[in-house]
Amino acid sequence: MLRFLTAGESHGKALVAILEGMPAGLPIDAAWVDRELHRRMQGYGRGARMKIEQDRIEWLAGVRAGETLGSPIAMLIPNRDWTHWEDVMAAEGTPGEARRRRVARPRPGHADLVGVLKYDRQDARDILERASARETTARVACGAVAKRLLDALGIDVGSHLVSLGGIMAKVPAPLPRPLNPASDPSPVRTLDPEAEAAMVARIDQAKQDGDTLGGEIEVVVDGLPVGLGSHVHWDRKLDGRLASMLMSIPAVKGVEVGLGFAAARRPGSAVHDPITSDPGNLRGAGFTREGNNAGGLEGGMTTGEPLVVRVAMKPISTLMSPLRTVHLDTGAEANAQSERSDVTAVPAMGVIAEALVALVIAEAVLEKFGGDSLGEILRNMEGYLGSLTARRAIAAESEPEPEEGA
Ligand code: EPS
Repeated sequence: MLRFLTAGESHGKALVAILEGMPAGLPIDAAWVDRELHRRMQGYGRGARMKIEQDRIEWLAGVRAGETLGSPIAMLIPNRDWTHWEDVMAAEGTPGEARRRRVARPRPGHADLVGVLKYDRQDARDILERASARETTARVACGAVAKRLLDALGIDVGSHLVSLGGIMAKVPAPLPRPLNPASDPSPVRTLDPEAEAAMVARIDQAKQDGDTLGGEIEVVVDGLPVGLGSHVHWDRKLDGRLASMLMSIPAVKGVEVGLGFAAARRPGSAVHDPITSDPGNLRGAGFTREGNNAGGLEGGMTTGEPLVVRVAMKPISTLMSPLRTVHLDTGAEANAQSERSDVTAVPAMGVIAEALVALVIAEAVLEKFGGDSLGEILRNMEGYLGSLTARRAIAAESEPEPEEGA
């Protein structure tokens, strides 16, 4: 329903993003998308590449006079680094010709080795250029448009970093709302200043050691109406759709919803969130939960509580103190290729995860309130929330019916 495609190699000429399925009449400008691209480029521990790039989109299609048309939205993001890589990456030439910067010593943990075997390539650059997380720029551009739609419906998507290099941040309760104005100013996007200092020091140490670091982020979505997603079929459950999308981010190895893995180690009485009446909670249909261990999802549907998803990223596989590998041509022992790279990109991963969560939620919104224009979606959503409020008002006036076993 809401689909997106990306194309582009890390050191190619440009990245291209196409987003299909957005309604007409959504006000948007390039600055809105560019702001998200800029956020993705931040974070302590990134390499020199982020000083070269100044990611900005050029609209190619789908937007006219500051509004979406309902047609596919196409965006171009030029790579500034292309000027240094033109001869390496040029489309013109002879198949198999020797080029500068061939990669023949595959990095453990990267797509290098399996990629050259599977795609019958002699140069791992043919693989790594696309496996690179540079591609996530295009996803963030699509996610920014999805975020704009959610923003128009009063839904906010934010994130913060909860661990880096094994250092855990203390998470304040309640979380600041909106979240991003509080997390973005931190160089690692954490809400715990003490942990922040320790994380920055850990990154400096890892850089000195030629090592890399992973970590975890948390995405929180506020303002969701109850009932997005569905319990009726596996591929309509929001938990599964979110996990699938988030696990597709390069280097991501785990996704948790709400309490996540910890829920498996507790009895039910210490996991499930008791339901209470809360007539003021309109998007929750007049109900709320004591706590949010469910992370805002029950039965694959939004409960009206904030959606809370955690994402774990392994350390980047390009190490400046390289691991052992073998040479592709001879099979002889070698040190893996070390190229310019990042010590960590966990803070940026939070921004990428926000974009992908926004795309999943926007699709669920379109399924529930489907319309061809923003106005139609707004009317449909208002009608739905109005009917839930009316249902609650009627229920409040009627005597409870005797229930078996109640
Ligand atoms: C990456 C290596 C580095 C990162 C890059 C991902 O790039 P380069 O090899 O040009 O120094 O900076 O990330 C991005 C370019 C980006 O936009 O996020 C890799 O090998 O995956």
